[in-house]
Amino acid sequence: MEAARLYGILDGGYVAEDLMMEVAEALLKGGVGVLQLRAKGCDRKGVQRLLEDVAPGIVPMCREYGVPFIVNDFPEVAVAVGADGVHIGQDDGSLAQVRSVVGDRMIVGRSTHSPGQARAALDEGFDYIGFGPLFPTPTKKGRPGIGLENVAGVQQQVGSRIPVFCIGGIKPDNLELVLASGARRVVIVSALLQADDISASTRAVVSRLS
Ligand code: TZP
Ligand code: MG
Repeated sequence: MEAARLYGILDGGYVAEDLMMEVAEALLKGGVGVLQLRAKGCDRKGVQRLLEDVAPGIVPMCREYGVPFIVNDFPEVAVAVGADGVHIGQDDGSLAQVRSVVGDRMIVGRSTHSPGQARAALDEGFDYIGFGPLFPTPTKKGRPGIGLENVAGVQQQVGSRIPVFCIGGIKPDNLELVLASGARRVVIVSALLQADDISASTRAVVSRLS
């Protein structure tokens, strides 16, 4: 996690199931330092099935590239597929609850939406956080953008201890602005998944981050 500047997400909302492997390979080739598998839907069982079906193909690819593989939302699935980590939101319970499922060695990350939540996640013992959404984004509907004003403070206070990945509406167009506000690491979902050439776009972002 420490080495990662760009966190990629293979998101079932943007990528058809039969293209998942191809897109994962493109993100890895482009140089993402972490790869998460995420599926959203109204039906929890359907989401879990997608994760269970797709993850076993992605795990060996991530190993080959030496990139941690993270499962969104489902600790049980993360264990079952041999993922390196699991990512949970504010409403997904405590770190202790997740640890009781995944054990001590798995990476566990938390979404945070304010400086208070970011510090709380650090104090609780999470391995990394997402901080955002900085800008409103169709990938996370109904959540307001929190802006750039707290990025530097959170990066300083929390980012000196665990990786802080800024997220939400980040694109090649606003990346300089996000970095200038104090961010060191970012998650980019739609701008990479919808790029004409996913590998090339990923590579361009990675080179601007390093
Ligand atoms: N959590 C906060 S914003 C977000 C998530 C999962 C989505 C970010 O996606 P995009 O497409 O890079 O704005
Ligand atoms: Mg969640």
